[in-house]
Amino acid sequence: MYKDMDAYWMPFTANRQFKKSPRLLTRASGMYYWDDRGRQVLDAVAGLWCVNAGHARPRIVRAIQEQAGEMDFAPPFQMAHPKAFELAHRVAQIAPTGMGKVFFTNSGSESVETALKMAIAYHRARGEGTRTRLIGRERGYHGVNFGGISVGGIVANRKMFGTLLAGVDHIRHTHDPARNAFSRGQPPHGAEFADDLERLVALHDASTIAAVIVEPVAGSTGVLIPPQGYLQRLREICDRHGILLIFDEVITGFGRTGSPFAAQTFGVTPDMMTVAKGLTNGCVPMGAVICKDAIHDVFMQGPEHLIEFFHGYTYSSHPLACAAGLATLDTYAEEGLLTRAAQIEHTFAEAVHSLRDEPNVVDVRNVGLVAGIELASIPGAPTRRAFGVFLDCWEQGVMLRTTGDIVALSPPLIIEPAQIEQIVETVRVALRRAA
Ligand code: PXG
Ligand code: PLP
Repeated sequence: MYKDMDAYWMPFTANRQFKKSPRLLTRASGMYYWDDRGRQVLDAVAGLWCVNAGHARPRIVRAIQEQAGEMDFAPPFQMAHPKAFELAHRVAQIAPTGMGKVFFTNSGSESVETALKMAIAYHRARGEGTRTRLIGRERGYHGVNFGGISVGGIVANRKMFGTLLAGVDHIRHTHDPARNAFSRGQPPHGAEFADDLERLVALHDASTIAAVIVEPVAGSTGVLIPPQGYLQRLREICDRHGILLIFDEVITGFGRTGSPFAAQTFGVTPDMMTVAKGLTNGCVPMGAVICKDAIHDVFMQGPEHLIEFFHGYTYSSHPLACAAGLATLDTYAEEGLLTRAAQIEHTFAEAVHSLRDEPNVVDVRNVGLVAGIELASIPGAPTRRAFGVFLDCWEQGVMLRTTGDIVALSPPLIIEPAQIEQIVETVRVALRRAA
């Protein structure tokens, strides 16, 4: 079926190892993939944290097919098409109150770049052009473009790429297994990690800082859930110093934590949110920045015939993506999926925490329909234990995701209890075999 695997340089993949024993997906429906051997594989990660309504949902498939026939492309600069307005309106309706403006991109990475530029330009437009500094967090993942890796906190994603953006600093991460191991939901200890922002304000002065960007729940670096009171304290410090707070909700957006956005789950409203993935159920690439009306309104000054924000992508608000997005939001609404994680959270938590006494498990943590199972690393061979578990589960018919020595579960929001059990029992077998 694949004659030569040579030309395809795969992203974030051990290319040589993969091509020696490839894992090929050929079909998907609902909770399942099928591979090139015809095996059915249960999807425990919603593709790559994105297929929140499950695969090949008929309404979404139809919408994309119909849109492709009706209008393939429409230029987004000085032109528009109706579904772009409709989708922005629908997204704003489920966003926290006051976050009424939506800027479309094509990925999470592009959403991050867009939000960072918007933050710096916003301060300049309101006459505080000295606020250019951007603050990220250790262990943050904000995509792979230069702004995102600069504010990001993953050394492997940064060290090969030179000097990155100037004027960036980082607050410390919140992972504290010594105090918080095996917490359910928000861990009790660590609100004070937010005070690190005060330290950076003291060092750089607030007048130089434009924005702070954090993931409400860090996904890529192993499901790090915000300690109780942490996000509230970050919000307070930002308010005190006139710093914008950006939540990167690329993974947490669209129901993952039990509300449409993690901002609502945790009761903290940021100034901007970056989203992607679940916006179109992963079916067509699309991302967005959702911002407060007040931020947008600052740009709407000066002569009306001039462009207000010199930024945008050829494929911003692509018709196929908008059609997919609208059908996705319809599917979420019809099936109550944006709050389903809250209903099934208890069942999911019971199941994943039943792994706590299995070999080499050093932490289990969860919120909504996302969980991290942290394993003790094999001495001298970090990542190997978790990758072995990943391969074993794949052979057993469950696809999950690992990062470092952490197993991440983030199944489609349509998952049923029997499928939760299948995932957890498969992981259990793999953990025992790996011991
Ligand atoms: N921000 C966050 C918080 C993300 O999780 C991005 C930005 C970038 O989105 P794009 O669409 O440009 O990939 C992400 C993406 C993993 C994994 O291994 C996670 C992501 C992407 C790839 C792998 O957990 N998240
Ligand atoms: N590079 C060149 C030469 C271009 O002409 C464009 C867009 O017109 C881009 C890059 C940016 O592409 P996109 O708008 O798809 O991000």
